[in-house]
Amino acid sequence: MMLSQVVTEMEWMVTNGMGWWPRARRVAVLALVAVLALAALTACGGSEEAEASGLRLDDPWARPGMASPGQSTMSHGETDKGSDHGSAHAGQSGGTSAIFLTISNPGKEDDRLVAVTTDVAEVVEIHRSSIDASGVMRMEPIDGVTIPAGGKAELKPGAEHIMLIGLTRDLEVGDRFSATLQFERAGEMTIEVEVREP
Ligand SMILES: [Cu+2]
Repeated sequence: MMLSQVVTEMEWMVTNGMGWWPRARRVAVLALVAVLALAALTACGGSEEAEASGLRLDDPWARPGMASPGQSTMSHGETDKGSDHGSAHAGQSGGTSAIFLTISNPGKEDDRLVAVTTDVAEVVEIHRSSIDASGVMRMEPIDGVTIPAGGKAELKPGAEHIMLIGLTRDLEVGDRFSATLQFERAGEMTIEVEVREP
């Protein structure tokens, strides 16, 4: 008798389901579930590193370059007009290249790119290119690039760039390699760099 009573209770619950819940409340709960699911999807959408640090790193790419620079000038027939690679670093054993990307900082505090490491080059420096009084493009090492709060830093040809000196392997169009950027606030962020022509 006790058992049959329990069974009857369970049958009632199964049959009626959430029937005892006011309809408005059910709708509210369903809406909440939908919102939570959407939030979870959105959170997974962006780069995980970007979520963690607040910085956004967009479109990292690098110029092609050869580990043996003697071949590179011949085989590519490039005209190096004092751009961000080439003769400026003559004397290094390997060739050179440069990484470019846009770094956005939606946060409320400035951040600063202070160092970069990658295994495709013996030396990595942060450089700035500029045109001097006589119209010649020059570049010099700088100790970092500030990414202003609410703003961005564009590392691009003719401006700041990440200089790769002494390439340890050829970088050909379509290749990919990783580089780790060190920021004062955000810490380390690793990017995948695509090799392509400017
Ligand atoms: Cu440079």
